[in-house]
Amino acid sequence: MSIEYTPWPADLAKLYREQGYWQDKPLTSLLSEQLTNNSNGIALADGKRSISYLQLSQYSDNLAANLALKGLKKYDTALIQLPNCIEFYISYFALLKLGVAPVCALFNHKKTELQSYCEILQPKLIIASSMHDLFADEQFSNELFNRFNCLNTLIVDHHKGNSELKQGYLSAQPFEAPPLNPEDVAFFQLSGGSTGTPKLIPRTHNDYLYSVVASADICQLTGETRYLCALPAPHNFPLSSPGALGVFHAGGSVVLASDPSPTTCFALIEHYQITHTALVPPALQLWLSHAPHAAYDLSSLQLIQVGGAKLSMTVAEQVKPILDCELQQVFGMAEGLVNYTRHDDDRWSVINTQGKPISPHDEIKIVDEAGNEVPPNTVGRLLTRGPYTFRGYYKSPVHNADAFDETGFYSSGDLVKQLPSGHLIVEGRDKDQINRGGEKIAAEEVENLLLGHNDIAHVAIVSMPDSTLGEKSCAFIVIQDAATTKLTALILRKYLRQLGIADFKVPDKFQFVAALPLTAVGKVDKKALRATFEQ
Ligand code: AMP
Ligand code: DBH
Repeated sequence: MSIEYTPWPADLAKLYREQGYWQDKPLTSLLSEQLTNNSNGIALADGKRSISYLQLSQYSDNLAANLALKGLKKYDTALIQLPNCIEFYISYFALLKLGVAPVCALFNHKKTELQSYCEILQPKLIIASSMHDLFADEQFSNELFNRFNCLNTLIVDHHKGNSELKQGYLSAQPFEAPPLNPEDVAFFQLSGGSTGTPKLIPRTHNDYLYSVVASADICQLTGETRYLCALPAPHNFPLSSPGALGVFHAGGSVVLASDPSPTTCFALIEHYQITHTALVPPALQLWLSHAPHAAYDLSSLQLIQVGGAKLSMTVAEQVKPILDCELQQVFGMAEGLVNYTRHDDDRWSVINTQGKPISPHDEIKIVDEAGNEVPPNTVGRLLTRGPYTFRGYYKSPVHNADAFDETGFYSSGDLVKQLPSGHLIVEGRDKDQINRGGEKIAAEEVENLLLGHNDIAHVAIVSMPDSTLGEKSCAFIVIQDAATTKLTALILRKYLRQLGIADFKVPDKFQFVAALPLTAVGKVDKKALRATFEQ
């Protein structure tokens, strides 16, 4: 049985094919197409090693064949959690070739996140790294293996040369590729979320390939492109906008950085003569402050893309003078819609807007509180549908009923305005989420965990302004029996860490209050809580 997802209606699917957006090719074709003329080109380098397109193709074939021998088959699912390393792409392509749909967790995800993904997907395979605390010994991987009746767990040991994963991709094995249906789910993308439990986004071969190929065109990638992947590799931005997949499509090279700090990245830029990269705003700010006295030559840089969170105009203005390269703003979402400022945009638009959609058939509606469309230059809620915007979270009918309108438009929770030129400006948010420098926190997810603490009666988590990250998170806590109980930020941080959630989700600040403010209808008034941070 194929993996379920909400399909596009037949009339739109027909239109997307007629327009040539959906090519009815598997996502893996962007790799196989490089084998004709570019098999010796360098596909990937990570500072120590590099591999050619031929190697990437053969290694992923070998791994796919070896996993098939273990019993993995088309329409199974898998969990991958790897740092930025060559093995991430080998594993990703191996699974796609097999027709196994992975979810690729971020490396900073911990027990809570990984367990949720496993519960949703019931994966047959776990690929992880011993560099991660949870996989330093076998306890957690065995737990998952037994609980989900997995067929295999492959833990990469980056220190020892020899791991089961490495054997799996190095030992040649004839691979009989199963036929792939481009309408099928290729893999699951992660949503930043705004609900109590994480949501997975099914992405099909057709829709994702289109977003990648069109993005590579917009960003003018070529065989000469050397792209530094400094953000977490599975994130939608460095994977597909145009990201590593876009670079593979163009036949360029992807260089992997372990993190986006100037210390790590500047040496790689000089060494590999990096031309393109993608950053979140706080990383860009660090680059801008370090570049003027950096000991490295950064002059190969042609384009820095910035997205994930709103870039301030004053920071945007510094890119050209300090780094002597172009800036591109990118406003995207793992659910689909991606906007770019364009090469030939005037400077004002590049500095002040978050770009315009990839596709002429990305439909944008901006509506007021009553759901009526607003005129240009007016702020409203963003709704969208199109050839690469999903139609439903995986197995989430209740949430989907809220997230989509009756005509299939997805409500992203962003407050935006559209200029007559089509460019969007992100003005704010209408979703229960904190955007901590590009890392998204679903308030309800962390609130639920805190409510599990016996001494907490009520909790509300909201954003507070931060000069570096844009936003940080603050938890307002009402103690159950304040007269006799002592709770501190330290105790609650420790509590959350013991449960095992990504560090960035642990509130930056805890504020103990007697009661939470309520709105007229009795809901927690988060606006009032956020207002306490305004001067
Ligand atoms: P996710 O759902 O985790 O993929 O996160 C997507 C969200 O990130 C969007 O809906 C926006 O709220 C936010 N976002 C992404 N890029 C930008 C940007 N350039 N400016 C402002 N917000 C952004
Ligand atoms: O924040 C995002 O999710 C994002 C930002 C830029 C994204 O998914 C993308 C580009 O594709």
